[in-house]
Amino acid sequence: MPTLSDYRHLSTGKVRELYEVDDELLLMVATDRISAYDYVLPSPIPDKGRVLTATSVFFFDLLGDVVPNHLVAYDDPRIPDEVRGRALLVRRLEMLPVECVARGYLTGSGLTDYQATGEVCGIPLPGGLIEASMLPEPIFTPATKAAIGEHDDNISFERVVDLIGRPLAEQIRDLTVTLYERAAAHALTRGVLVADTKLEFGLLGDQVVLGDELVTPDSSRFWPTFGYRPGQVQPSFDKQYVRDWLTSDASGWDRHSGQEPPALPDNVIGATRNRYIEAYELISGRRFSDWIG
Ligand code: Q0Q
Repeated sequence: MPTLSDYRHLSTGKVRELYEVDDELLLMVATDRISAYDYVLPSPIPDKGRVLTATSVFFFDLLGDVVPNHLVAYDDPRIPDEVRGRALLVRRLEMLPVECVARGYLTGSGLTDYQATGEVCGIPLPGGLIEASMLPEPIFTPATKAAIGEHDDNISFERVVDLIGRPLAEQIRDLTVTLYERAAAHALTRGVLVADTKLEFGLLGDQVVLGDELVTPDSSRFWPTFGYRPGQVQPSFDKQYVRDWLTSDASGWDRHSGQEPPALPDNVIGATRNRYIEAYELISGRRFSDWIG
């Protein structure tokens, strides 16, 4: 059984690590790190990496009929014991330089762009939309990856065409919207509203393959369906306890101060762990206690 140190470390994300297994295979590792307000918090959330990995595996299976994906294995002797259950063995792809975002609801940078221009990524929207408005239909709102610590930049579809050519741009646009619609429709029946999601595609030869994680609370906005009401910032299904504590007097932290956030109290850590598990069990219909690792 190999250990992680047998694999070349390729990349560190906010909450993930990427390793090289061989010429064709990578190991995508999810950590227990959590980010909020653009900071990686000093307090890990136990089992977060495993829950989010199990969530990706569920959606790769649910949506496997839409497009091929890069998942090779999640329980395999090439996956070191120390990361078993929170690591995916994936096919190495030639990643496309586009963050493929689909939005069914208007919030975040999409709302900001709409309020400034009436459009998102060059897509004109009807007047009168407000925070968390459901869109008439899901829209493709691509972005280019920003440097670590920066926000992705929303770009137009025509910019995507400039980057990768029209046929490929049209293909990943249509796949992004279809994958979002299928995932959101499923989750809605389980009490979780997926407001938007970010996907990444790559090429294996001339075949488009879905990469990255898939419809996790880190790549998507999960809102409780119960209590959904446009006109206010919706509570995050998974991160609301963290956000509420960090912005309360109890934390002693000012998110605009430029200071690193403080450690989370055990009760907030425990409640947040429970919310990640609850979201997974609701959406997948599986018990997290049955997941590996
Ligand atoms: C690839 N990433 C993400 C990342 C830091 C993950 C490159 N199948 C692939 C994948 C995937 N997924 C990648 N490259 C080639 N083939 C994924 C953004 C970054 C840690 C984990 N970067």
